Amino acid sequence: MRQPASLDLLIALRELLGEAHVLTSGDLSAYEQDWRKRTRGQALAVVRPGSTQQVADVVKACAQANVSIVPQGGNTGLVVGGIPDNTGAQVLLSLQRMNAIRAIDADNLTLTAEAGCVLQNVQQAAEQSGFLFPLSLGAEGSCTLGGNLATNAGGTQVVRYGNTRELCLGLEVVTAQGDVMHSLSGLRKDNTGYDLRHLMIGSEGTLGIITAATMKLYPMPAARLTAWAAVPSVAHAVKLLGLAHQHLGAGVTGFEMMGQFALRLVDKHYPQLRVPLWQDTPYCVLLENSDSESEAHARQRFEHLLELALEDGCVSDAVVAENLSQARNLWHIRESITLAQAEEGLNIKHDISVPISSIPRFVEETDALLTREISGVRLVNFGHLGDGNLHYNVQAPEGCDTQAFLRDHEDRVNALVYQSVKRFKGSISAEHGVGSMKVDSLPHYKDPVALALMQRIKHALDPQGLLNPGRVVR
Ligand code: FAD
Ligand code: 2HG
Ligand code: ZN
Repeated sequence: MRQPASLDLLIALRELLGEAHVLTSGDLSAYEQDWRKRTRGQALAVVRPGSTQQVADVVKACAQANVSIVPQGGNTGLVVGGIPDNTGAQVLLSLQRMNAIRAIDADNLTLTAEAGCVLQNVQQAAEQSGFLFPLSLGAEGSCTLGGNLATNAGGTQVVRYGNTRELCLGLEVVTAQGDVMHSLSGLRKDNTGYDLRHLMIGSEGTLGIITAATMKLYPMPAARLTAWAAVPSVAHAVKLLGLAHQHLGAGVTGFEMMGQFALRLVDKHYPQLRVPLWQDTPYCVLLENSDSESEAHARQRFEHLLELALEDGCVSDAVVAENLSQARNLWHIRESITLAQAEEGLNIKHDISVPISSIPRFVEETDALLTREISGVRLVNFGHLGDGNLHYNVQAPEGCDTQAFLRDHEDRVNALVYQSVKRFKGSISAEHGVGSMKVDSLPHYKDPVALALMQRIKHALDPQGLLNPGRVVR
């Protein structure tokens, strides 16, 4: 039964947005269930404002009714941060209708877009104007710019261009009071006090609702080449990264590592992708070299690097994509690991980072701990080695009931992995965020003073606790 106060709120929301954009019935699973289908919540209503003013009006109405709000973009988040809880009392605020590219300023090298713009559409708008918007991730066909900012998403080009944070020059944000902060300046220099933009980025909808952003653009490289290399060990992959930095400099725009079992899953579930070189090597590396001169120049430098790496022994075999379609296929293999893992069954994800120099020992020691703990456990280890970020995922032993596996092992596996991360001075969330999945682990792994400051900031900006409560900090 809905409480009378919620009924008043629903009437107010319908007046503000129109019947069609306040959803309370029908199949709402696209909004209420997380991407991995591990959690399902229930919203009081799903609201779909079409403008910044409407977002502000919705926030004001919810604040008056003391009803909390969960902002949502493409709902591709992996830490259960963008769906409602199961009380049926929260408003799910979808930004999807706010999807306009507002402006491209070629001389300033900036693009301003609304938060609900799908990342791929932002990339395409940049490309149509002759520029590169470098943020790139497997979910780019459905995740949104607002979600990318709210999670400070990483992806596969961070090694050269940085996280979403590094790409953002300005934000428009609706505060917890329903005021609008207009800071879409596009300035590269502005030291007029606290940088609230950086407070909002990565705050996962707990401090404000991002409605638009001004992002950096880059010149389109003259050539982008992709190579796939077999490496004898993680330590050799790290050595190859060092060689790539040394010989390609800023040309290194992608450096991904994939363990054999991760590739075995892609081969099993998507055989049409024809994964190269995976059978005889424990790890493969996907490298991308971008060049501002020409394809011939890029190829010559890339082949020189790979020859050195073969001589040195840090690469045992390698292929360089001959054309765009081969390069796309290699990237498609890499981006398909998450889907192949999902096909294989429920699993435990760890999105961790440690200093790049510690990665070989982290993997060796943590692999040993887990294989000792759970007989037959299957480790799906892959990720953004160039950023020190691994998706160190854990799949149930073959034939095991996955629900039972999660019930019996998830907490212990998380503790083992996170303690290992702590020993190596790493982070338990490198790029996916905290959401509700890691909110209770955070106090064990985050500096206590930093966490207390985060709680005070949350309280100062959102004293009613209306914005995405229970996520990031309690
Ligand atoms: P949602 O899932 O809708 O929301 C995520 C969080 O942001 C929630 O806490 C939500 O409340 C908040 N939020 C959303 N929009 C706003 C807004 N406008 N204002 C305030 N808060 C908001 N992530 C990476 O970092 N790197 C990867 O390589 C990567 N690859 C992925 C591959 C696959 C196949 C999948 C499914 C996910 C991947 N992700 C990756 C995770 C996910 O795509 C990112 O976290 C993405 O940034 C989420 O965007 P979204 O629009 O889907 O956000
Ligand atoms: C990736 O890098 C994503 O592909 C998803 O961050 C990672 O599935 C995962 O664990
Ligand atoms: Zn990732």
